[in-house]
Amino acid sequence: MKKTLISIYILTLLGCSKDDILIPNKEKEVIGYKNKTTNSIRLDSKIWKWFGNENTSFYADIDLDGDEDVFISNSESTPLINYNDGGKFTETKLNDGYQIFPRSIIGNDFNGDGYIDFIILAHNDERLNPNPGEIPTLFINERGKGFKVSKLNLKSSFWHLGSSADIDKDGDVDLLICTAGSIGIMINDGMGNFKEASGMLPISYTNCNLIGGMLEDINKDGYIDLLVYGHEFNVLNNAPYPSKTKILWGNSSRKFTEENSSDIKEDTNGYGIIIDALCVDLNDDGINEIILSRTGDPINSSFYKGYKIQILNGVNDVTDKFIMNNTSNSESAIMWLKIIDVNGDYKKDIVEGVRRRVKFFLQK
Ligand SMILES: [Ca+2]
Ligand SMILES: [Ca+2]
Ligand SMILES: [Ca+2]
Ligand SMILES: [Ca+2]
Repeated sequence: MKKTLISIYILTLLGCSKDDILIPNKEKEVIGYKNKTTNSIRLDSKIWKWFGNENTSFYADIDLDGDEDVFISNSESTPLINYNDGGKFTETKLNDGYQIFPRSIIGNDFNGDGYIDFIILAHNDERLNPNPGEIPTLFINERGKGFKVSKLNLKSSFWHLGSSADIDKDGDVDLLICTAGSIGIMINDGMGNFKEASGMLPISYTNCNLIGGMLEDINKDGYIDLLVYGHEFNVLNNAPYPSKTKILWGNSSRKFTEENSSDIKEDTNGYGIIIDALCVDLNDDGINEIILSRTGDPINSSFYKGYKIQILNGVNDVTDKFIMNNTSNSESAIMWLKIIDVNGDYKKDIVEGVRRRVKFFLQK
């Protein structure tokens, strides 16, 4: 009896109840807990802690102390940093950088000092017509001791999604940035100063039905590729603007063209809007998978309702090989995705980033 009480006490200390089975990782550290009755899984806060519904967040080791901190932006305040110290979080509020309706955060080391920096892209208040927009804002990490805040040299607009990678192969991280209806590239001078580039994208992408892009070397040939995505239902409506989901293959010309691209088939079941994309080798076979978060399009009158997670090898759909229960037409959209081994089988699982629900897509 005494022994049981002690073990329950220890388990409670570990953030676990007696109905839970501990989930270890390869290093035998506890990453989460599986309920014996319901089989539901929750992750330990040192692996992943949730910071509320209305936040746009980016998880990264901001102060380089070995654990994952969180950079958070919302319409309520200037950005918040939650510094992680072994699962204990301390919140710091920045003095500057407030934006209304932040839509996405791009994180990368933009000035090459080893510390991750951030850019927030924001909508402003969608209900305003005309919408005054926001100017994308850069947060340079001062070596884990706060951030230097400045605006990018861009117009105020309805900024949406973006991505970063060394597009021109000169050793620094460049940007892809999108409004709802335009895609642009900004080139880094190495110090985190960005300048809009011309001639690197199809000219039609300045007025299109695309809202996002992902920069990754998808086919691992040494050149960064570009996946563009957005409102592909417009293909079905014979829209005059580019709206097809496409991979534009990178090459030594450092230009992305539709002549050197591959189309991803548009969704005809009502999930013709893509709002997030990842590129990761899910099953460690050397071939990257592309993961798309789709949501409802207006063709079936369910604009931004429901979700569909799609997994591709190149342009081929391999979703069924990897996960089950990948669609819902009644639940809300999955705004962004994250990859974590949730159940301790060392396979990478797909997790809803915002975590308004506890939604895991376990790899088969
Ligand atoms: Ca940096
Ligand atoms: Ca570069
Ligand atoms: Ca490539
Ligand atoms: Ca793979």
